[in-house]
Amino acid sequence: AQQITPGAFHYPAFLDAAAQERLAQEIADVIAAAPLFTSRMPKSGLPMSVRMTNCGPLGWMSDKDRGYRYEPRHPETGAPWAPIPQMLLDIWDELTAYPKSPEACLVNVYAADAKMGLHQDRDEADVAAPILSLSLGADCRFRLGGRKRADKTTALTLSSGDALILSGPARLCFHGVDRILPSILTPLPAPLAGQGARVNLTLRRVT
Ligand code: MD3
Ligand code: FE
Repeated sequence: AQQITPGAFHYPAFLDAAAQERLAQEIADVIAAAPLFTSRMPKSGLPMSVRMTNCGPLGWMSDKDRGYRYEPRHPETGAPWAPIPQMLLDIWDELTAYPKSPEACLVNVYAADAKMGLHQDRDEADVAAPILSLSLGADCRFRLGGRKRADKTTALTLSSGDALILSGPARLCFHGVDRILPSILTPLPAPLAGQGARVNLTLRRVT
């Protein structure tokens, strides 16, 4: 792994092409059980450009009136989220060695023009636990800063099959996705074809 900043570890090409295809099928099944939805910014109600869904006991969402939060059910269907696929639980154990299972797996789906502004992940009561991120499909320009919004940032490319661990001092660092890079060479694996240009999964402890 390559340390980006203290506590942030990048594993380029952690998943080979066959593993990416298996993961894409698992995520296609998650989307079939829990359709992609659009979260909205608290107070303004402006839609986020990333569409999302979840698996696991808890899922992340946001809307105008109730803001950022974790919920046990899909905001539109009311159904409980599907379980986190065993393949992802195994990767969590391998890369984090954290003694508890993840409670949430947020699936972010980026269209070619989607992005995610600089933010901190602070909606989890347990910020001592690491976050594991896995990327599929198009490359993106990812930005990792410090604990204050004004801190200097480091840009890196996240590619299909890459893993990223955010732990310890990196857990509360500001981060965002500046843009999706042209995806001619790395379309989403076949099971996710047509869903967008890039998919990112984040596995988290919440409580
Ligand atoms: C650094 N997702 O869902 S993943 C998010 O590519 C999110 O969809 C981005 O930021 C994406 O909240 C980035 C990498 C990542 C995830 C969580 C972090 C980086 C992080 C938490 C703290 C610091
Ligand atoms: Fe985030």
